[in-house]
Amino acid sequence: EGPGEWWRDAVIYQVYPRSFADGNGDGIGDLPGVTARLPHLKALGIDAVWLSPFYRSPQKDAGYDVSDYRDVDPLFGTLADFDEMLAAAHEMGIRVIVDVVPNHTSDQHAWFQEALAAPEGSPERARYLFREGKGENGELPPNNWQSIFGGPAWTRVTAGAGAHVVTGAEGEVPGQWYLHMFDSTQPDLDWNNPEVRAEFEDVLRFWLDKGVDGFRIDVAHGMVKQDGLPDWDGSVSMVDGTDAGAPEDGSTGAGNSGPMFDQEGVHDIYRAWHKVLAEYDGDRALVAEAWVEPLSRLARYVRPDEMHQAFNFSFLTTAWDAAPLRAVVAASLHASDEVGAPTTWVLSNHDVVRHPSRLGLAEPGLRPNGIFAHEPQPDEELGLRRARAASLLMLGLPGSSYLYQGEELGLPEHTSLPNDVREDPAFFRTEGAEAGRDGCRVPIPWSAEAPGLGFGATDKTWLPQPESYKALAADAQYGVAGSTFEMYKAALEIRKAEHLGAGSLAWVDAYADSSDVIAFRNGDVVVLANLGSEPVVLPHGAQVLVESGPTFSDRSVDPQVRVPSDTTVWFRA
Ligand code: TEU
Ligand code: CA
Repeated sequence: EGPGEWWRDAVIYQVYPRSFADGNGDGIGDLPGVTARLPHLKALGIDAVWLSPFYRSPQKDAGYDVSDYRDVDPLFGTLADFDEMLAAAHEMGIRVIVDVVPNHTSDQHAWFQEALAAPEGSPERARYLFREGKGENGELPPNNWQSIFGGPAWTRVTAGAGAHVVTGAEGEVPGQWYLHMFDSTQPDLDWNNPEVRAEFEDVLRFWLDKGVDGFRIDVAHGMVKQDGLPDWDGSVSMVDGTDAGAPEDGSTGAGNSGPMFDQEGVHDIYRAWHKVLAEYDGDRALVAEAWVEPLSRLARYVRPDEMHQAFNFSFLTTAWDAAPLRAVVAASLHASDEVGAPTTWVLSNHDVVRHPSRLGLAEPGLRPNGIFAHEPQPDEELGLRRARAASLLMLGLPGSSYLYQGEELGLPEHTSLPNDVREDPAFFRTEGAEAGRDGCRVPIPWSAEAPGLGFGATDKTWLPQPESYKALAADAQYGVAGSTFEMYKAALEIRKAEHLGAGSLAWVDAYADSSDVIAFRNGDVVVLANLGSEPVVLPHGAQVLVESGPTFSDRSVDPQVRVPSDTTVWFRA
């Protein structure tokens, strides 16, 4: 485990390009926008950025429907803009990870267009999962799988070469069905096909040659399906997942154990990719987006010859409660110790409700994937206080941490978007039963006084920003003591100086079984989170390094520092 393995303790910041910064004023974020805002990230002190997809795409799932893996969508700029952004980031010492979406392509990808043009049984169709239907005339889908976005996972096309999706028009002769675990515009590839494997290795090389530092692998647990595609009665959906609560083993509760998830065969793919990356210098890394439980099962994605990291989504489904949070931390560290890869913490991303809103709900436990079925109104003040405490807790832990753009500003979810501006296919496929993920994808407020809160040069923003974003704009927080931005910045600086990411955790005995307080030592730093309702008194002489909210001392009683409810502090004892 050489010192060069930068990803082991890295803080990696997710840029969602469409909503980060708009360079040309069309209301949609782009790569020149990212380049222009790199100084913000430099000031924050992160080690790397991960960019969500900016490839050519019809944008039916915000770019997770790729039609050309080797080009930039004109919406986001050009390949030259990418090169410029990469060079500028590297110049600042910031590494860059890009997204790869290998489970499915867009239906506009040349391969899928060729598959429709070619007849049943052709090599062109064999890159995807085309099957005959069941029932007398094949009128029933090949199996009972449901799309993760809701609705059936199969769509029928017309018979023969030159097929198109069945519309029910007169004279149409229906033919095969194709599988799509997500939207019908996202056909699943057949990963048993060597051509598919070769193509993606080549895509990796394309970006490695450009100099990227790694890849985030989308739906990494889903690419290989069980032979025969058997029926499955469990849930796969974001919509009707079971309540996770706080499983004893620290598992995510995401429940992805069906024949379309976590099949043994996926690991061969990652062994091959590991070798591709190893051909390049500079310590390139793979991170798995795999909703797999329990954590021991997730750990198999980061065995020494596979991926380097796998998102640990445990915090997303754990209630704001000391005992279950402590259990999740212990289970996570245990699972990663066993396999020799540090764990990779996550509190927010572009698929889940932002944590200031999650933690401001009366029942903060979260369903898998964190999507609201309805739109409850969180208590934003309470939520932000808890979110800051949660972030400071996470950043004090050993391992790597991923941040989602805007969490360093304390941005809440937009919980009252009008339906006519929504774009998430999960909203449409559930006919609105599910609000979808647009609420966590709202354009970043950069300047409190500028039109569009400084998202771009105009007042255009592809989604409206809520009222509360004005006070949270970046320029309203820079240099302001106690602001969320300054808290993150201070924490990242201390984390680096004290090597917390590479450290190890020892629980503080006095609180080992506390139902209110989580406390551990990491090197010379003690991290203490008070989740109870009464203030916690720190030991004599404790020197507070950073706090998620104001601590105080009541000198009329004694001079010791008191940590109020829903507050985390780092201190030296
Ligand atoms: O999300 C993956 C995803 O939604 C599944 O892993 C799902 O969460 C789980 O299996 C169900 O419990 C990724 C992207 O992050 C998301 O934005 C895309 O919409 C999706 O893949 C399709 O590419
Ligand atoms: Ca733009």
